[in-house]
Amino acid sequence: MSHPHISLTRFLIEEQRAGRVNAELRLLVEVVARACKTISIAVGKGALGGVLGEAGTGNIQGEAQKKLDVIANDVLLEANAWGGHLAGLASEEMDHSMPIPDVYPRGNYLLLFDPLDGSSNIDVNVSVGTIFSVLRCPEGVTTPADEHYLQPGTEQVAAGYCVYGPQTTLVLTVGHGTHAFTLDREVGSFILTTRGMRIPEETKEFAVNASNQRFWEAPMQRYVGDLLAGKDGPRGKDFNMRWIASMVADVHRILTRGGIFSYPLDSKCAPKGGKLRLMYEANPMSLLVEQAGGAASTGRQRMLEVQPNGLHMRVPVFLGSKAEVEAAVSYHRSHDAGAA
Ligand code: P6P
Repeated sequence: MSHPHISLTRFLIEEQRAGRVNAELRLLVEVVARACKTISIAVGKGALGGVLGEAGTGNIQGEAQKKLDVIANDVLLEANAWGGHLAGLASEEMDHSMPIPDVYPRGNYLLLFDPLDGSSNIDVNVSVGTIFSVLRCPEGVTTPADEHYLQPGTEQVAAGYCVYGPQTTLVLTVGHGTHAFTLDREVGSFILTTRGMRIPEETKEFAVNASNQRFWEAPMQRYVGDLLAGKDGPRGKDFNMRWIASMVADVHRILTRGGIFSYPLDSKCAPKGGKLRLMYEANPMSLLVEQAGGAASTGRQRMLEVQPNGLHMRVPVFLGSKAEVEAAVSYHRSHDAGAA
């Protein structure tokens, strides 16, 4: 079906005309989208571009960086430095946040991103993506430091991801619905292909790394055990399982056809608070999911209400179809009540 070719630029101008974004935030989203196009080209070259494999460096997460992690991070830093829309930015790949250099004007927003999430999948040609979150720089702060980013997810003014898969698709919210834009590679424009994504409330599909099963907390063991019991078990229906190990790809599937994504606490990651990072993975994905009618939780608290205690804070994650997230939370709530 042909689309009436509403470009991202036109969509954002119409959002601005409707008073849902201002000129500075519109510019910010356009700049990030343009950077994602550059990253998409680099990812797409693969071995031909000499961009696969390790960079030979590590990040604060204790992870070995891929060459494309560093490339994607540099693309986003360069693209956002000079536009005057940001006061500062923070990245999974950088130990601390970075104020916009003094040589450039500073704006009112803070940008946080995971420049290339799921990068362990690059060398095997599985979809990866860029995740970003936008916060306001606190009033009166001209040189933002890490503590100025530590705002709950409800404070996000925009969030999105770009998935580099068979299509390059930007999924975006500015607080009024979640919308998908597919890259027209011939023209080089993102074209609106889904206005107002909606996640089905119920689902029969769950996403989890089941190899961690023996390390999970009791409520998670029981929750997944009941899913696997299928129609003969307490849930009364059979479930399917998917795990791409690329959050952007798993979440895109859930936004498109429903499901529940979970990366719960396990005895390996519990000492760090979880596996996935709150500020530039869980929070932006949770805003997109809630704006599409879904739910997002740590298993014990609404994700967007978590008060960050650090730029790279990790959390357990349950997000997707609202009724299924509520079911998963109920297992944790009844376990905790029993424990109490
Ligand atoms: P595991 C990728 O490294 C990532 O941060 C997410 O994109 C993904 O959902 C998760 O980790 C995969 O973790 O333990 O299954 O490799």
